[in-house]
Amino acid sequence: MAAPCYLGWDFSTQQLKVIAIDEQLRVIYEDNVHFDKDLPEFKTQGGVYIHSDRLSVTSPVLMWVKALDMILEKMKSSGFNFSQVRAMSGAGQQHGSVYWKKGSIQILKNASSELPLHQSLKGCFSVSDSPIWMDSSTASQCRALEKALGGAQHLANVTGSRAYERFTGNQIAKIYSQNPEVYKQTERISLVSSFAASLFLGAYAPIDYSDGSGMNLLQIWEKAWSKPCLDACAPGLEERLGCPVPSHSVLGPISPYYSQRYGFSPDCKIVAFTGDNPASLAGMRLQEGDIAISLGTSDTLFLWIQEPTPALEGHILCNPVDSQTYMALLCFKNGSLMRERIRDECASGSWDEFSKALSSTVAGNSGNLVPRTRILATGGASHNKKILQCFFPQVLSDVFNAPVFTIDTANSACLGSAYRAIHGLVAERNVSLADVVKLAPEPRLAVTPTPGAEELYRPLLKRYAELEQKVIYNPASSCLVK
Ligand code: XUL
Repeated sequence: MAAPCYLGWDFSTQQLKVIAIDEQLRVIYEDNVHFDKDLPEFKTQGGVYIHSDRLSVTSPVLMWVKALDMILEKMKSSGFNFSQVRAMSGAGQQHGSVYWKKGSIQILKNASSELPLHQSLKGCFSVSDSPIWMDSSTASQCRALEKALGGAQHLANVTGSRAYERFTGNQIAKIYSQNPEVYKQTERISLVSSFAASLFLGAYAPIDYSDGSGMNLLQIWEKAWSKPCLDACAPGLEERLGCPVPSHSVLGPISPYYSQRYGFSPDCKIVAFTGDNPASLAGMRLQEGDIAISLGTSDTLFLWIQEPTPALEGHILCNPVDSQTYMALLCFKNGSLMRERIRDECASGSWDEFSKALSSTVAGNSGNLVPRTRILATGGASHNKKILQCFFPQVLSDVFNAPVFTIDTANSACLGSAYRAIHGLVAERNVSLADVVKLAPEPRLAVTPTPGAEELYRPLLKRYAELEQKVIYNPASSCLVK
């Protein structure tokens, strides 16, 4: 009998990735499908369509299904032994939503193993272009939701965040208000994560608590939908969302489609999929007191937190690996775009030049601060590995006055999903994720703070915060401040 293995998927903005790990947590297989390059027929840029208003951003849902067909075929032709997979889980870009047309559940359940899945599912979506996290077209829906809930802070107290344009409740409210007929034809609304799990389950997969916290709809303390939020967004929403579940839940066995077409064992378990940032928290094996910073299409900073106090900035999500605790998240939607612009304007478009310029600059940058000139509404291309490997850790270490450890973060959501697949099988027996992953390689100490950095950066941090406020509320303000 083949040695057991576990799969982790990541349905991210620009690509679909998969990792297989064995029982010793060693990566034994990795693959990806790049949407722009491998599926050019969809004509996406960076995996998305930016619409003419520059605010609406969507991705074609069938592209994600076709990417899954393609990656499974790639695995098959490389001789991957599907029968050894005991369990899988996955991650999806957060906040994005998928709209299943009435009757689709039957098609999903009975898809013929003779056909690639995208052929069977092509008529299943009432909205063919799914709104995603880069969308910022729902300002009026956000205002309405905050008003209905008695203000931004009150909404944050209930759901973990004030109203954000990319958050799913506001996206659903927009679809309902602009096209009530389409909404009426929709029997189920999934997040990208629960949509992906549904493809494997052959049934509608529930939304997990952690990714569900990115919707402005879930009461993060009670872990149940908030009726006032649902009512403020669209009628009949609760039945379209299904019941949320703990992130470690085993949802059921894989659909017979995959056993017949690829040779998966019918016993292979599907563990609830979650958001990419929650999955990265698992992949980076975050513990209380750690701060993780991930440079992806968006830059995010997150931490494990016991007793959060929701604020008007940032987000509190249910913790994906421990349902008693929480995770705090900050997301900079324009992170890589901004870095690339500075690279292009100041370093002839070369990361090496950028790196040289940065390392020749004294810590503290002689008191100069460069705030964003404006908040850009779209994300950039995929992040540059060099930033993480070469100079970024030192800057972080100096600014935060803390040692910085690195792991190969490029695939942390995928790896975290594979860890979560193993965890899902034992979580009911009160085994923690930390126990499950203790064999995994330790993060590597990259750098410690430069002596004197704290004295330099402490006053600058305060000024930075003040400048950021100024720039957020006055986008036209100047860009170099001394
Ligand atoms: C988090 C967010 C992004 C996406 C990117 O709130 O919007 O990090 O999850 O995939």
